Amino acid sequence: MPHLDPTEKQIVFKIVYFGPGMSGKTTNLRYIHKVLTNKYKGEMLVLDTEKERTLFFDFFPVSLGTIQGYSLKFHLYTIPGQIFYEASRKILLVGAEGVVFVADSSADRLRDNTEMFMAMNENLRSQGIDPSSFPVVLQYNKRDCNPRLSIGEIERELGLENIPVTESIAIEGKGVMKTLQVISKEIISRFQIS
Ligand SMILES: Nc1nc2c(ncn2[C@@H]2O[C@H](COP(=O)(O)OP(=O)(O)OP(=O)(O)O)[C@@H](O)[C@H]2O)c(=O)[nH]1
Ligand SMILES: [Mg+2]
Repeated sequence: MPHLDPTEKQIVFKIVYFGPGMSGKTTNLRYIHKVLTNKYKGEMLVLDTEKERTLFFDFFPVSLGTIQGYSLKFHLYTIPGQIFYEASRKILLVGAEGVVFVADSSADRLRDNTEMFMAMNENLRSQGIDPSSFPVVLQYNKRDCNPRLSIGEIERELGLENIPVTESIAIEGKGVMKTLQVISKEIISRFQIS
């Protein structure tokens, strides 16, 4: 459930960018942060390791319209994709309303993508969430790579049906805002103030 703040008249939705190491999660967030006007964005917090890869999370709120007098706010987070940050990944999924699963389209990363997707589902289940009814958008990033996975390969491997899919080249900003739009719609369409 999103966090409702009646004093501020705000509804806060948490969206997590999940996926294997180096798939382009941070690149997505950096691009979104860059193109949003100052009016709509908060500060981006990044914590890098000595190896210059994301250690913890980046987040910023984006205000977008209203629902019944409540303004909507999105908090966007990335998880660290490296294997050894399993604990951080689990914590970061807590309270999430939706996930953008950033897959790496490089042909040799099918297994990394599917393993991380299964780990995500396991994390959701351990929180009592049914992954099949949880909003997830599958973003095939790095569409500029060759050879690359065909659209549909990941879903087929995982037996997923009806998952919204987008294509992107995050380093060029292509498909990044579209993906954010799709996950936003998925989340908001499931939400009503009772
Ligand atoms: N060719 C190509 N490279 C990309 C694309 N998106 C991101 N990259 C590159 O992939 C590398 C990893 O990108 P990040 O955004 O740091 O990946 P990440 O998923 O945040 O990685 P971790 O935080 O380590 O899990 C960087 O060198 C990016 O420039 C893309 O669409 N195409
Ligand atoms: Mg990162």
